[in-house]
Amino acid sequence: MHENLVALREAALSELAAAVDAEALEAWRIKYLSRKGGALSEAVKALAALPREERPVYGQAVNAVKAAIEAAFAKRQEQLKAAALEAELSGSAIDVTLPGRKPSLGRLHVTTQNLRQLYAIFAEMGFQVYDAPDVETDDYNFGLLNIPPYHPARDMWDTFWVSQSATPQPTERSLVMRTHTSPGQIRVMRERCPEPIRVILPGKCYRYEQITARSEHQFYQMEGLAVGKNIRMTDLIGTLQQFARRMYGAGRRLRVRGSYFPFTEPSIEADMDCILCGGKGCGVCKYTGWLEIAGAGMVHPVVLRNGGYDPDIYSGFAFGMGVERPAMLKYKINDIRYFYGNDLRFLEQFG
Ligand code: FA5
Repeated sequence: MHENLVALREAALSELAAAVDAEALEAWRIKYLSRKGGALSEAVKALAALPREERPVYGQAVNAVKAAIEAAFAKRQEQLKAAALEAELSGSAIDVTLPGRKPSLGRLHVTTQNLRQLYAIFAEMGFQVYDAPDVETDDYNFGLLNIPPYHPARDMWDTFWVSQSATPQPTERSLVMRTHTSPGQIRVMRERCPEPIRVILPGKCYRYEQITARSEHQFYQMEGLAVGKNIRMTDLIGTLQQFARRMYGAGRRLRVRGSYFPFTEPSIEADMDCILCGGKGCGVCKYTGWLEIAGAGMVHPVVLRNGGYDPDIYSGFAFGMGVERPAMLKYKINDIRYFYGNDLRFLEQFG
């Protein structure tokens, strides 16, 4: 091999071994491998000045040197890359002893928590959850529940009417935001008749009402309905008593008073002894010793018939209770508007 090629190869390889970082490696590449002015290119150019018969041998030798120093360059490049990575990893190791950032977890709304507690208690007594619509026809919300047009009982449930036309008329009164969960009674009866029924019907209700610390224009109710043969008032009272004890503590006492609802006959209001004073009388129970927990009664024969059940064969009980007002008692919340105010200071206190 030509002496100049041997010298070139040796110099290139020893300088390559001495290149310890990317910058030195790049300088080496330009010096030896660059097309313009690189030592190897210059050695190739020298070919032209040689006598014709020497050229093949020289050509082969130059190619061998080129392959050797290119391979050495690729190898050195890999070595330096690996060394740089190693240095970076060991220099910036993660400190696993640092405390992590606390993720901010959401939580269930206090109403949802209460509803779930109600579902669990009634599930133990064999009640399924039945979903009924928020927007009802006038018939389901009133008529089929034994509240015909112009009946004075409609005044108890003044509400919002829903228009289906682009130019709503005040007289248009066929669709309504339900004022109570009771219309679901008719829906479930018509769907299940003549099977026996044991369901709860939770959901939002809407009333055209002045908003105060105790009254919202939207609130939750939970209806209960049992229909079958030989269902009696004592079944209703036993169910409500069991509910009061599971929800508010063993030993809770229940009392019933006569009341009036167009869709139950007879109708009752169920009260339990005050959870704060135990019946002695305090500000929460207005010094009566009792707190109202539900309106209830035996399903009216007209309502049973509207649901498809023959009232001579079947009977049933129904009850309806609020969700926010009992929660207000339980957690001593003094204003119902907090439930819908989206104030985190309130919401974060639950759960
Ligand atoms: C009813 O709505 C009857 N449908 C209940 C019923 C069902 C009786 C089945 C018999 C058989 P009432 O209007 O009393 O009844 O409402 C029931 C509960 O809903 C109340 O006790 C109260 O807890 C809640 N409630 C009523 N109006 C509001 C309001 N504006 N804001 C918050 N809660 C309310």
